[in-house]
Amino acid sequence: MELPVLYAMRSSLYSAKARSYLIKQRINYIERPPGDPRFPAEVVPEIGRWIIPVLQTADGQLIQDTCDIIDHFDAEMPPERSAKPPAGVQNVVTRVLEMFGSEGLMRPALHYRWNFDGLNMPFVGEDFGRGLMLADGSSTFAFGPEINASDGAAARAEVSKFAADRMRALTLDFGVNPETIPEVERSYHEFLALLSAHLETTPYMLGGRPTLGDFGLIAPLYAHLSRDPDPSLIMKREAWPVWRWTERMNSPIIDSGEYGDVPLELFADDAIPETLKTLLAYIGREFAAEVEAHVGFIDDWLAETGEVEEGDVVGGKPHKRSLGLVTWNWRGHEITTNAIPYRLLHLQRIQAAFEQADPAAQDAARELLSQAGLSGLLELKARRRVVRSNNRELWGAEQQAVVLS
Ligand SMILES: N[C@@H](CCC(=O)N[C@@H](CS)C(=O)NCC(=O)O)C(=O)O
Repeated sequence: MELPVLYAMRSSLYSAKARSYLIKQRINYIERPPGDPRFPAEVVPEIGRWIIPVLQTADGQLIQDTCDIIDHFDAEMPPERSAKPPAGVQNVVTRVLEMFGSEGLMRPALHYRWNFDGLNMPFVGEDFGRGLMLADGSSTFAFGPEINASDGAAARAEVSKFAADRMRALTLDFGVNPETIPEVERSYHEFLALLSAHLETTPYMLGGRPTLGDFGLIAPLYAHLSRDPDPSLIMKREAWPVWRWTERMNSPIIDSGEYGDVPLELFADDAIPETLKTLLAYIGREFAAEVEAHVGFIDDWLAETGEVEEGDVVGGKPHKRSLGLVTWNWRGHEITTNAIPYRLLHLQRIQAAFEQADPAAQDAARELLSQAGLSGLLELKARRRVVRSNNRELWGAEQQAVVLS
């Protein structure tokens, strides 16, 4: 039988989320870099943009987007192996962690990759070169400059530099600049300490096996923060349990021996331990205002544009992810970043999980998130939904907006 293929790069943030899911669920698959000629030939034309990861199923269907890749496989998992807890508080919390991991740690990820060239670049440059081209330099890089280098290493270096220059520019788009850098670092050290304290007591975020929150968090915490040379030293020195979890998240066994015989179950009684409550409060301080500002900006944009219809591609073109620049107050600093409608999909996932819960669990989830300063995640809505169809983000149906005035 054909195996599924994951087009992914070791150095890519979102690739780590899909890869970790496949590994932890022991799904046999082939991983190919986008430098493989089949990526530009078979994948990019159908997806309509250069983006990774992309999963090609055994019967040839293409799935982009880590949430959709996980949903595709998880639909077939028995409940005791699913990444989705049963309806209830944990099912809401794991999606909050998934959203924060996928979208809320871009500042430290980009800062610690792109602002420490001396230690990082020899390694990251090789990673980029070998992911974007086959090792002998023979494949064509279809979406960048014409490469005229004399040998494989020189060709890889050229491609790598082109891609690195594009990614480096993202640091500013995500709010990392000389004024914010000290706070980015303070905030990351605080996060590492809190996550480490939680993982001191449990091998995965919600107990004995990984759930969506683990897969969201591994996105920034693998390629950038545990693998790039400079931040990997920080994590190893300051947060051994976190570093060890990044290893565990890439191991096909449960790999939690140092905790004793932990059952492969989630915390009993839908409980959320104190160490995770403390981490959620950090997420509230770090991320709630960012989400509020995003939803408000996107809602205003929809109101002002007035011409958007259901089914239109978000941003006008599939590769245009941002609607413009949004400014808000982050830990006492004014910060300006891209406003990304994709994030509404995560909010919708959190809100759908909340709606599935019974009234008692809804009360408990509301109380928990409100204590963490995160109750907005259960309520905020722009005047249109975002949906995905044919691997693109589209504007969905109109709805009553809920924004912070
Ligand atoms: N929401 C998407 C995000 C995927 C994404 O942004 N991938 C990055 C690499 S980690 C990418 O391909 N960027 C292409 C580019 O910026 O040109 C997912 O979860 O799969």
